[in-house]
Amino acid sequence: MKKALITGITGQDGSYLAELLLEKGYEVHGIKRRSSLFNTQRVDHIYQDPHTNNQHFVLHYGDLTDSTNLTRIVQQVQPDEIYNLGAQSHVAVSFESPEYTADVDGMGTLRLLEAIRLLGLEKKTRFYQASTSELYGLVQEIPQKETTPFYPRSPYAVAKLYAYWITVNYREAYGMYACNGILFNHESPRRGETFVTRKITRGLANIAQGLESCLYMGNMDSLRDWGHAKDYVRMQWMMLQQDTPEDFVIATGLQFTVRQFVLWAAAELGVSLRFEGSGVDEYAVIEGIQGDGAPALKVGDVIVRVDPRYFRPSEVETLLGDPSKAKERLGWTPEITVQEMCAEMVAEDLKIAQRHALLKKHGYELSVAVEG
Ligand code: NDP
Ligand code: GDR
Repeated sequence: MKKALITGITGQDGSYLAELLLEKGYEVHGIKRRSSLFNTQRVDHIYQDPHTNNQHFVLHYGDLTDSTNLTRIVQQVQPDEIYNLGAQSHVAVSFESPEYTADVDGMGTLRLLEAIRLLGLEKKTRFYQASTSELYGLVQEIPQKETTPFYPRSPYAVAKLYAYWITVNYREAYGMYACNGILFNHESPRRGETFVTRKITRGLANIAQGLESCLYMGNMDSLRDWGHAKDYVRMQWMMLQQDTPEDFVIATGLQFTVRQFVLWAAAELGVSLRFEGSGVDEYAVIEGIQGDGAPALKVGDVIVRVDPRYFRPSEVETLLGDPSKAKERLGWTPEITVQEMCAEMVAEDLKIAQRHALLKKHGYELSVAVEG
C-alpha cells in the first residue's frame, strides 16, 4: 500500500486530494495545524477513529514553520509521495503578513525538501509542489505556459517563486523526483470564504435570504482562468506517476472577469443584475427576479458595490493558462466548466444561507461577516 503525506490537508485541495488518494487505496497522512477551534471541517467526513485498527487516514499536528516537526513526521511516515499544499494562500493577506508568508510558503518548501534529503529518502519519496499562476503576475505573454517568464506581483507570489525554484533545484542537484504543478485558480464549494468566487456565491446567497444587504468587492475587471478543484487534484496525483518528473501548467484555457462571475452567480439565484458606473463607483442593481431563490430581494435593490479596501497594492490583472502540455503528455483535461462550478457553489451556499435564515427566524443570530 502506497503512503502519501499531504501538507495543507485541511484546506480546499488537501481535502479533495485526500479523498482521491483514499479511493486509490493509499494510506493518507496529513499535517494539521494546532488551532484553538476545530479546523478539520473539510476532512471530517473521511476522519477515521485512531482507536480502530487498520487506519488509512492519519492526521499529525505540525506546521511548515517547524523543521523539527516536519522531519520527525517524514521520518515516521516514510511516505512514497509528499504533496506540499500547505500555505498562507491568500494574496491580499500576504501584503499584510509578508514575512510569515515567506516563511511558510517559501522556507516551508525548503524544510520539507531538506527533510527528505537528510533522511536519505531522495530515491523513495516523490515530491509535489503547489506552484501557482500568480508566478506570472505582470503579463509577459498570453496565454501563459511552462516557458513563460515569471513576474511575481505580491509577497505570496515571490514566496512561491522561491518554492518553485528550490523544487527545481533539488530535482537537478540531488536527482529527486520533485515537480511543480503551476495551477491556475481553482474553486469549489469548499473554497475559503475570502477568495473571490466563494465570497460572491456565499455573499449573494446570504443577501437573497436577507442575512446581508450588500456585497462589497474589489477589482471587478480582473480576469481569471477558473477551474474546479476536483479536476485539479486529479492532475496533482498524475504528475507524480510519470517516469520522469516535470513541471506542468494546469488551467482551462478560458478566462472571465470577476464581474461575469457575479452575473452567473446572481442568475443561479434567479436574479438578473445590471452594472452601472465604473472603478470605485461601480455598483449592481437588480433588473429582474425569477423563481424563489431570492425571497428577500426586489427589483431596484443595489446588492453589489465596489469598495477600494479590497484593491491590492499591486494587482494581477489577467491570467490565462495554456494546458496543452498536460493534455498531450498526461491526457488531462478539465471535466467541469466554470459555469457548472458556479452553479454548484451557489446551490451549496444557498443551502447554508437557508439554514442560517431559519435559525435567525427562531432567534439564533449567526455571524455572516467575511473580510477579504
Ligand atoms: P487553502 O488556503 O484552502 O489551504 C491551505 C492549507 O494550508 C490549509 O490546510 C492550512 O491550514 C494550511 N496551512 C496554512 N499555513 C500553514 C502552516 N504554517 N503550516 C502548515 N499548514 C499550513 O488553499 P488551497 O487548498 O486553495 O490551495 C492549496 C495550495 O495550492 C496552496 O499552497 C496554494 O497556495 C496553492 N494554489 C492554490 C490555487 C487555488 O486556486 N486554490 C492555485 C494555485 C496554487 P488551516 O486549514 O489550518 O488554515
Ligand atoms: P487570487 O484569488 O488572488 O487570484 O489567488 P482571489 O480569489 O483572492 O482573487 C481573484 C481576483 O479577484 C479580485 N477581486 C477580489 N478578490 C478577493 N479575494 N476579494 C474581493 O472582494 C475581490 N474583488 C475582486 C482580486 O483582486 C483578484 O484579481 C488565488 C489563491 O488561491 C492563490 O493561493 C493561488 O495561487 C491563485 O489563486 C492562483
